[in-house]
Amino acid sequence: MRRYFVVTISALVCAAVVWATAPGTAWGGTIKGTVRLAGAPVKPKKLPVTIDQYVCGKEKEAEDVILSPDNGIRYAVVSLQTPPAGAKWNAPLPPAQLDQKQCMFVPRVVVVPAGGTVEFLNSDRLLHNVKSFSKANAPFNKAHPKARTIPIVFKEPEIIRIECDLHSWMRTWVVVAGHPFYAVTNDKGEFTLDNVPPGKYTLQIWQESLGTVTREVTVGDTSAATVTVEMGRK
Ligand SMILES: [Cu+2]
Repeated sequence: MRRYFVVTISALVCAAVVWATAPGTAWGGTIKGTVRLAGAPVKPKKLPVTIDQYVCGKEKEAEDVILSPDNGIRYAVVSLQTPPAGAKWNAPLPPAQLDQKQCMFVPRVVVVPAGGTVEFLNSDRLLHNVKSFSKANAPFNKAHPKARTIPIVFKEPEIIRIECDLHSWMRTWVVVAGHPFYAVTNDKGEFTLDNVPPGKYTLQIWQESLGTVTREVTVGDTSAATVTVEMGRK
């Protein structure tokens, strides 16, 4: 029986979310890679803070593209376009958490399985608001007082932008995954998809400002398939 589990590493330490099969299955393949920005590095943009400066500060990083010194892209979402047959989660997964700290959503991207829950937190001592721009899932728009946890269930696979109406610079993304083979790149732009059955796959790489690119990859029985994916500004 195929079994899956989830490993979620805190985005503050390493923004990697990897779903994989449990050890002991026959699926031993691995896809490792790096997602990079093509061309010259871009300077991070700052956004002005216009209200609530006593908590929020005077300006914020835009975070629309977060790069390492050598152009690795953080928070790119890498997935198998078509998962292997039978890929599913066997056990319910713990809720993902999405906090609001000093008037920024943390992390910038969170992945949750279809049917899973995101707990929206508010660590700030002021009122926020969470507004979804979902289509396949029911949209919501909720006031979010400090210290309250708002759990939201996401049923349908979709990439959803979330904003705060009160603070125009606040933005985050909920990626609702239809299968377990998803990873989010870390601060160097690196990702790993573990326990992939041997075969040919199309990797799909999405980033909020750079769009979606695909890459063909072949997974063998033993060695890891390694890919470097470049994304460019449209
Ligand atoms: Cu806010």
